[in-house]
Amino acid sequence: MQNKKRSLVVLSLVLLTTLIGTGGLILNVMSTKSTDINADGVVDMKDVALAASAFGSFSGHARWNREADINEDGRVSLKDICHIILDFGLVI
Ligand SMILES: [Ca+2]
Ligand SMILES: [Ca+2]
Repeated sequence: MQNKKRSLVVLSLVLLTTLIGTGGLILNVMSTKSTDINADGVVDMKDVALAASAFGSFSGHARWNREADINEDGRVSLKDICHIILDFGLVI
């Protein structure tokens, strides 16, 4: 239940920043890492959910998911989720 709440909060923040146009501004470093976290060939809500469940984690943390660290800065943050949102719907 707590993960569901966290996912909703993170998703709301991402949608808000994307809608007001700041999503691109906080992505000061472009990433070449795939935003298709679960490697199923499409960037969708499953990938957002995976990143949301790892949100705030870092290497060694219980919820750490290295694949969700899109910008490879050692943390899963809003920047990583914004990368996924910007690629949302992309078929890889
Ligand atoms: Ca995917
Ligand atoms: Ca990161």
